[in-house]
Amino acid sequence: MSDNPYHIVLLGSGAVGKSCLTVRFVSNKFVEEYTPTLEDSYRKKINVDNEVCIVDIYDTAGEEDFQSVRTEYIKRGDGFLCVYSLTDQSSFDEIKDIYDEILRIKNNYRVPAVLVGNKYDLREDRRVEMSTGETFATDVMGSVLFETSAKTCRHVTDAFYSVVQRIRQQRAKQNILDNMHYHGDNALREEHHHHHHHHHHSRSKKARRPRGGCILL
Ligand SMILES: Nc1nc2c(ncn2[C@@H]2O[C@H](COP(=O)(O)OP(=O)(O)OP(=O)(O)O)[C@@H](O)[C@H]2O)c(=O)[nH]1
Ligand SMILES: [Mg+2]
Repeated sequence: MSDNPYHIVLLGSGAVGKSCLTVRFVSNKFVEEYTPTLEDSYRKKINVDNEVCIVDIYDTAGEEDFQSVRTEYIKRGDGFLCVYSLTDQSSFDEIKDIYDEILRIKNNYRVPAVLVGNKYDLREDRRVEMSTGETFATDVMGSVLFETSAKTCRHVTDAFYSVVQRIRQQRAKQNILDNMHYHGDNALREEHHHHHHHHHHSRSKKARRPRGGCILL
């Protein structure tokens, strides 16, 4: 079983179905009434690819008035479900801003995230074509689109599991990078700073993260 809980954050406009997706995933129920979320979190133990892990799911507020804490959730998140409703064009338009904010805060070229077009059961009222969502997911996010329905369960588990898989891939890459930089930094210090006896850092795992530049593995 892997170390820490995975922090998974749902982001998206109001009423797109973030809470319903979460409740469907966590307790396999569906609620028809709409109650705007302030903030909610859930913990669940799941088995993805034969590996058990704990996920902490943060269901955030889409309503504008409550969005001030969004930055905090993004900081805390290891992986993201960016949710729009396929019956609501403006909710899709908002995804771009949300994704930009994730990239800005994470300072990262590829963040573990999937795109979710919810309310597939209402696809007769579709306003966002599947290909439009797919193009954004592929070209901008380097990820995939799941057209889900919290009402009928369609692809709900798949979307959450995919985020877990992406977090794991990211952690595996990060471990390799951390090791590379650890050795690289030591070599550099010996070469250039051998007179500076006070120059030792107590480097945390985080501090070893490479800044700027990117190495694709
Ligand atoms: N038909 C259908 N309705 C849905 C689906 N998901 C959510 N809804 C409905 O859409 C409304 C809003 O759902 P919520 O899950 O509360 O939306 P939210 O994104 O959490 O909204 P905020 O908390 O305000 O950000 C509710 O009336 C839900 O019943 C779905 O997949 N299909
Ligand atoms: Mg909600």
